[in-house]
Formats: sequence, structure tokens, C-alpha cells
Amino acid sequence: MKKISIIGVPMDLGQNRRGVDMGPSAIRYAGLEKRLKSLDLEVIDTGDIEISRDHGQIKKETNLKNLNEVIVTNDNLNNKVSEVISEGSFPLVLGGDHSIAIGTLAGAAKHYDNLGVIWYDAHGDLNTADTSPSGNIHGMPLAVSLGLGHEDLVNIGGYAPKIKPENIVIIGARSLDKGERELIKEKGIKVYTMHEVDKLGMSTVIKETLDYLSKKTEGVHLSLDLDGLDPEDCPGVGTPVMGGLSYRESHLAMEMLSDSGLITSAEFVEVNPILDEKNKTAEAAVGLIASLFGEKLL
Ligand code: B3U
Ligand code: MN
Ligand code: MN
Repeated sequence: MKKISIIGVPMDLGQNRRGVDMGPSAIRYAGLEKRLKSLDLEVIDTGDIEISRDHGQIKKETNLKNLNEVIVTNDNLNNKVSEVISEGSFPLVLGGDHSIAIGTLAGAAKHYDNLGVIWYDAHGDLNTADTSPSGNIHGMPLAVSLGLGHEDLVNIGGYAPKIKPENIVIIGARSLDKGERELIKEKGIKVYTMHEVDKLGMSTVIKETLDYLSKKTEGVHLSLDLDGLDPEDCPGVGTPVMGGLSYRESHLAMEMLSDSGLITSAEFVEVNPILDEKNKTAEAAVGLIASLFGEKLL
């Protein structure tokens, strides 16, 4: 029986709007464990990892906000994710802001020769301290995992880089900063912006994504930022961007990923219950997670 380990990361320090630290609670409250258990899976909720509140040695040479806390928290997460994979379980990480992908990928990537990554997001999260308009680390985790950015972030887990540019697919992008666009071109990263999703349809996008990744990767991590979805469906996120992916097409994406059997770890991030409407975004997350693990309509 497939074993899943839920790991909560109640951290909101990678961005400005408080409340996303309550994301794991909101997703649990929306019935995650019960829904997964009904799918004949062995589900263990490992609880929450420890979040650093250590403002002690602020690194003054940088504009990165809460850098120490983000480093320590991601280091804890790296250890937990790696431990779960070593035990033969599937790590399902609940955020928290998207800076936690640094720790998830650090913990996962060392278990594979080539880890693929599907980055489902309105944003590229490819900024570095030099290109970031905000200093928010949640806009940087994909760059960090490529080995670009502050060295203490890049070296979390004791190795770098975690992933290769040719093993990444970004889906749903519609808000990319200038430096991110340049990096995408320079590294040849595959991106399905909303333009391509509209033109091709989600079914083709996922089919092409799986073709592209399956040939050259051993495992695939899904990093799903709920702001990839349209704010109509998922209002409870810190940086909503109009014109996003619908709940329906996201569902289709999760079902196709489930059928592929290629996904080896996943995280669902940026649920902010303070900004949500009656836990709608957390419920959407639970629906998507259930589909990712094989829930069928009929
Ligand atoms: N690209 C901008 C905005 C942003 C990134 N990720 C989110 N927002 N959620 C930045 O601050 O790096
Ligand atoms: Mn993101
Ligand atoms: Mn985003």
C-alpha cells in the first residue's frame, strides 16, 4: 500500500503578508487526512516541523527578509523530507509560503540522479537578491534550487545545485519579473505561460510535460502554489494574479499526473486562511491533493 507522510510547514517569513503560516491547519481542517484515507492509502500526519524565530544573527549584508529564519526552517524541512523518503514514504508538504520549496527540494533531490520539477505557479520564483523587486524569499526558491542566489540558501542540505534547468517545467506563469525572464531564456527553462495553456489546453500541456520529463528524470516533484489558480477559485493567497488556471483544469492536471505514476513528492503552498473566503482555497487544495493520489469521479 502506498504510504504518504504529511509534513506541515507553518511558516510565513518568506513574504510580507502574515497568515500563510496557518495554511497547514486550514488544509488539515478541510479534511485532508480523511479524504486520503478513503483512497486506500496509508497516511501518516507527521505534524509540523519546527519554525525558526531566530532573529539573533541577522545577516546585514543582504536585502533578503528573515534570511536566518528561512535558512534554519528549510534546514529542518530538508532533514524531515529526506527521512520520509528514506523510509519509503511519499512526502506531502503543506505550506507555508513558497520559500519552503528550498528545503523540500534539498531533502528530495539527493535521492535521485535527476529530479524533475513541475512548478505550478503564477510566478517563476526565479529571482535572486539582485533581481528581486521585494526581497521576499518566496520569489526565489526555484533559482536557489538551481544554485543561484545567497550561498547560505543555495547550500541548504550541504550540496548544490539540487536540480538542472532542463528538468524543470513551469505551468501557469503570468507574472514574471525582468530578471526572471532573462534567466528563463538564458537557461532554456520550459515554461507554459497562460498563453500556451490557453492555446494548447491543459491536457496537451500535461502530456507534453510528462513526455519531456519522463525520459530524463528518475523522480518528479510537484510544487503547487495555489496562486497558480485563478483568484476566483482560490482567493486565499498572498499575491493573487488575475487570469489564472481554473480549478477544473487543475483537477485534470492532477488526475493526469496521478495516472502517470511519475510524481514522487509534492508540496501545496501559499494557502492564507486570513485572506480566504470560508476556507475555499484550502478546500481546493484538498480536492487537488485527492486527485493527485488517485481519487476518481466515477
Ligand atoms: N516576483 C515577485 C512577486 C512574487 C513572487 N512570488 C510570489 N509573488 N508569490 C517577487 O517578489 O519576487
Ligand atoms: Mn510560488
Ligand atoms: Mn506564486
